[in-house]
Amino acid sequence: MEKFPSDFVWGYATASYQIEGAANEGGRGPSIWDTFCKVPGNIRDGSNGDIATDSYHRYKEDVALLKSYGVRAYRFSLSWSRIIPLGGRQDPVNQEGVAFYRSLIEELLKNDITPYVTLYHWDLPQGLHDRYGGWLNKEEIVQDYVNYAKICFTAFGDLVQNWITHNEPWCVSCLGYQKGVFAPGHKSNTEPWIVAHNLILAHAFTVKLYRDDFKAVQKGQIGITLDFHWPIPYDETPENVEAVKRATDFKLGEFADPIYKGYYPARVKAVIGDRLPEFTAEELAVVKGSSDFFGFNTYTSQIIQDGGDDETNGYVKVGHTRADGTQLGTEAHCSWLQSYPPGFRSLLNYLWKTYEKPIYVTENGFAVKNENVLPLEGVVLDTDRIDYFDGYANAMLQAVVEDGVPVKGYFGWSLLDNFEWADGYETRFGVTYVDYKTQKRTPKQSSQFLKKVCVAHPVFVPLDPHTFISLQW
Ligand code: PNW
Repeated sequence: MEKFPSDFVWGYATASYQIEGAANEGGRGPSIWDTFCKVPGNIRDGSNGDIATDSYHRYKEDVALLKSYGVRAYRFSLSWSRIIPLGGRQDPVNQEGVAFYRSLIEELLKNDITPYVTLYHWDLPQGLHDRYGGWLNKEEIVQDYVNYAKICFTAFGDLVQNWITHNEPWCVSCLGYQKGVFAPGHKSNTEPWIVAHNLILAHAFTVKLYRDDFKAVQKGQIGITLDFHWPIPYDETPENVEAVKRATDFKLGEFADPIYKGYYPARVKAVIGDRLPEFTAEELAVVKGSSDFFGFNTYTSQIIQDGGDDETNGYVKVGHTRADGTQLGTEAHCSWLQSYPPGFRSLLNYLWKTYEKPIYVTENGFAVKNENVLPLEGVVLDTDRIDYFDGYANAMLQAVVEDGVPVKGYFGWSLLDNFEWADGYETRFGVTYVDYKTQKRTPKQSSQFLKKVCVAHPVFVPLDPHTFISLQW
């Protein structure tokens, strides 16, 4: 009979561009996602975040939902271009944007919900991209990012004690600058490595600023959120075992190794050569150790095979089909996601052993297949999502209680159905159903399931890593 520790943090996560809407209100400037969405073909259903879930206007309703779901934490992101519409350190601060986020934070605190604030969840001010190439320009972007962070620490730091610099820098650099499927839609084999490098520097100098000038008074913690899915070798051949190590270094080590250990992974250096920028000794001193915790998002596990031409994944082929033809788990609405709880337990163990930092799971969730139907009589029975959360919560419990991994918190993705980037509104990750015509919110059954997990502290009875006992809810 095992339980999560009583101080374990349960919450939900969202991101500004995916929920706020009000794209042309409140003094907000455009971001690279506004621009990217305008190009036909970039977003599957041709949509954008202009309205999204209208949370700019409905934030009180959203906070009430959080409260009703029994969570005590909320991870959301600030829109840089709502705070500094043109983005740069010489540009004016938009007091209306600052006031909006202060109201949201105050509403959370009034309801006993602790804010976890992400500074950057992909919506770079378009002005900075136009002016000097945005993330490609080290000299400018690092200073502008640090300045933006300083404004946020100053404006909100009396109320916020948990800061996350970037969300998923691999997605920013590789999906945005190599595959071109995310903003700004570049396809290059040099840019992703420059962008990754500059993201790391912007993160590190921001953490330095917080530690030097704010931490003593505000007493908060600050770190970064990476993304990683547990890689499983297709078979035990040396090529496929090595492929797993390469995939790990390219996707995780590229960011985690400099930040937690102080160097780029040798396997990445060997392949990328002089396309991978180098840190100066002075920069490295700031980069190494620049995260108070290990924040990460994870959704699935992957079967890895050597080969293919996908450089940013380390020349591996990624799938969910085992050598014997079976599937890892239940398939989601998006092809990259299948549920596989045992991989989550393995991953938590790996991260703790490798990086030795307390862990926050800053996103985890599931998009049920063809959930795009209006709820019948107000009931959304999202069984696959319930099974997913059941399995993943159990796997996490095993990691915490049986393996001793210090997982401090868990944020379900997501509070609401929302704008799922290149998938538009077709893919729904929320525990709350949103009718995009009326903006009516309907709690799905999964929200009630997770409520039991985090409020009632039910007792789980873990068996072996492949067997999970379902909670009765
Ligand atoms: C994360 N993939 O993105 C993001 O942090 C969220 O904003 C997003 O809504 C959520 O996961 C669900 O997708 C990902 O293609 C985007 O492997 C793409 C992938 C993974 C995560």
